[in-house]
Amino acid sequence: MTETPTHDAARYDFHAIEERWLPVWEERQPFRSGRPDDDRPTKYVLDMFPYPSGDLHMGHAEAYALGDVIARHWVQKGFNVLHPIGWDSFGLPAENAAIKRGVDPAGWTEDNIAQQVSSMKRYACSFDWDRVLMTHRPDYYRWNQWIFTRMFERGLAYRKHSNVNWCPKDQTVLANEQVVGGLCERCDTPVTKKKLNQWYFKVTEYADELLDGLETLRGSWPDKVIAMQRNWIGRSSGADVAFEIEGRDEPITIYTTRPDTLHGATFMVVAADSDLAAELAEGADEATQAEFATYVEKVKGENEIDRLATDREKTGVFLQRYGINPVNGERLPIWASDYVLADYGHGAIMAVPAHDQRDLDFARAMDLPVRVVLDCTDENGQAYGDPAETGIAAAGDGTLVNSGSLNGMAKAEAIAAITEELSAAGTGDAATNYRLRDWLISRQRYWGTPIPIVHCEACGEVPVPDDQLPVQLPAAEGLDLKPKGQSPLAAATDWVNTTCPSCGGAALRDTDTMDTFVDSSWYFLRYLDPAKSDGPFDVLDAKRWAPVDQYVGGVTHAILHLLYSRFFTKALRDMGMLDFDEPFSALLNQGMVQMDGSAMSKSRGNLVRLSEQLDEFGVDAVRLTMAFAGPPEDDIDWADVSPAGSAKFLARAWRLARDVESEPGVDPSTGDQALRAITHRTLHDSQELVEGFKFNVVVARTMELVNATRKVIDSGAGASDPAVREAAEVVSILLSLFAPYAAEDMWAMLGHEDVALATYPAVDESLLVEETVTCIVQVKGKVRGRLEVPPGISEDELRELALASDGAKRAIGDAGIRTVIVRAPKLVNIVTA
Ligand code: ANZ
Ligand code: ZN
Repeated sequence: MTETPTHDAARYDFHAIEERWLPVWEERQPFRSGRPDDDRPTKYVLDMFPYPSGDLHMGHAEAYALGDVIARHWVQKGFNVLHPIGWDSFGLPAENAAIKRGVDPAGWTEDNIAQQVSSMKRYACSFDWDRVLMTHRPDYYRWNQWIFTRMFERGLAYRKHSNVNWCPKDQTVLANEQVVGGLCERCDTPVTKKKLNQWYFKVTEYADELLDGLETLRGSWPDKVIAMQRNWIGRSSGADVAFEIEGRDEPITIYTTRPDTLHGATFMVVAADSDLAAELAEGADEATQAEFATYVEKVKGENEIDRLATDREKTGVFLQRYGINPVNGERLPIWASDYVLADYGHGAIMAVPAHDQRDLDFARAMDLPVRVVLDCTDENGQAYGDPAETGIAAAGDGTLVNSGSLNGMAKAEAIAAITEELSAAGTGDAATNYRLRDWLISRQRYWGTPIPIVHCEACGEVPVPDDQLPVQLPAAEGLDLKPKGQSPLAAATDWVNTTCPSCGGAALRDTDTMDTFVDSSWYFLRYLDPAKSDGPFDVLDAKRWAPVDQYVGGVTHAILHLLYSRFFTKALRDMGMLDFDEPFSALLNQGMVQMDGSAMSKSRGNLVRLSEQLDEFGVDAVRLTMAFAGPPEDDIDWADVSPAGSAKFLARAWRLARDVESEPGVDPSTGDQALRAITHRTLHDSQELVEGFKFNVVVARTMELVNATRKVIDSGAGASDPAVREAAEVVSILLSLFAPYAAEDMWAMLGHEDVALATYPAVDESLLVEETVTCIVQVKGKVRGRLEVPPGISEDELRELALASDGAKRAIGDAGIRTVIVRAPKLVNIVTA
């Protein structure tokens, strides 16, 4: 152990303090969490790992400051905290940088990681530096391949030929999740469709569980994230109904959520880009066939979101074919259109224009009939007009009309009745559908995990045996990494040509790489033993540490990353490797750091550089500012906060420790009782406040404690009062969550070592008796009453109490109230009209 450095106690100098403690922590590594003799209870606190695209920025600084408050808190509560860090180091940015500058993606990546490591250490993140992982290293991606192979064996990884999302700029396929508003998530290029043979993970196998599992997270995950996942999975229930088609042997099955409206169907629509549409079009006249062919070409360039939009002009081609409505034998014309998707339900619908907006828009555009079959009212109880006239579909609830045996029934009743009827007649059945699709994981890019499959003419798709993993990426040197629609790996012929692990014959390696979301789907398990060489993780380690108790990261990952991690967890559980269902027991989404009301960017010219902030105000002040700015979920505008103010406060706190005159271990019970009450109240409340993520309030309360302590030093028994020492020690322990350098320096001045490992002192309950303060109630500036209220009372509560007080009521009389000014807890001023 290194000796505690001596210091210049005269004034607060954050540069000197940082220089003093950084090497000490580097040597002592206080946050090593795997010591075998450690019998403290465990806690797993995880920050989303960064992409090494450059040095740390303000967004990282916020995320890691907040995650660190939580991790350090649990250490101070006496837990053995696992708080690891690693790098999500495969992916397009490294590859694009490599293409642009002609450098090796591996070298570029490693350099950036080294830079980030040094910045994180300076930033005093409480990471366990013995557990670092990097996903681009073969000792990590080997296990991606291993897990892929296990998935393959279970039918959870498979290859299929299908229409996929294609980014024309990046020249690679994208998962549905990577298409945002019809654009490529990475480069904002409109995404098109392309027919390709691709690898998938069968996420849909777990669709129900992924949906139902969300309920177990309610209260521990943000509601917004739960709602986003729920919508993404998009479970809906209704019925499959078979429609006979004139001149076709097989009926067409459609999916509908509204079988009750079957009598209102006036036409049918098939997805223009489906095989079904192509087949039906073959029976049409030549002009129609030509029109259809042109239309399909156009549709192929369109994205899903636009296609489903209600406010869009409806287009389509009449295929000159007819279907028969199974409930009334009516002939329904069949159209091809883009507003029906090929890969949802059955790619075909019955159109009920009176009750479905898109169908109505289509009917009005193509002059097709509209028939009301539900007498219904909207959510305000208003009756709808005639949809054909108003253009507004009657989508509400109501009573069935024009529907034969269903007449007079309510919607829900009719759905049940007709479903039963259809199923008795053999023309339909209840059905469930999901918006969720299987996860397309193959990418035609270089910088990723090679898919561990060998294609053999005799044996087909053969997984590379475990003892031959990892399949290492061939060196980038000599390969053209530019996107060109085919994986750059295909050009590494020495690498591609191999022998079949099964028959020994000549065979070819799969040249695609995995989506990098595969890497991040299980990394939290690899931290448990990042050097493990005989498996991805140890089952017993997972029992001990996982699931993650607290996950901290950006809401940008609300869908993709969290959904995939949840899928991996369930799949690994079913492989017998995990004994829990959900990877992240609790989730905190921090907001973003902005500048002058908008996201920071170089092009906007409002970029705030973290390194400059750290140089100017110090690490502690920046960290404290992040925590003090407001609730962690809210965005921070750097123009509205004051790192200089934070630095001033830290100096003030630091001087308390400098001024303490009593000895360590002195009995505080003889000290100033009022100060002790504040100290213990702060100590008590802060722990609950941290656990409720009210970090800003903890900072505010610590500021109050600092002020109260200063007052006692400047008066009364002064700096030798043992209550002053007690308060200063509590201040440094609380501050170590936010400002570890200042806290460590204070702790040393107070005669101790390693503030981060100092557990919270026991709260003296007898000092917690609730004090009250007197609140003055004024009406139009005149004192009309006094209230005894708890000091922590909220503004809203206090406003209500004041308005309800007798004195105020009397003074207000019949006059209206113009404004109520509340200065909790001491003053309420009511201004009457
Ligand atoms: C008739 C009907 C009447 C419908 C009505 C709705 C309201 P969700 O909830 O998203 O599952 N649909 C079915 N397959 C489709 C496809 N491949 N592309 C586009 N739309 C499709 O939506 C199911 C409803 O969306 C289905 O119920 C169908 O229209 C349409 F008053 O059938 B409905
Ligand atoms: Zn073979």
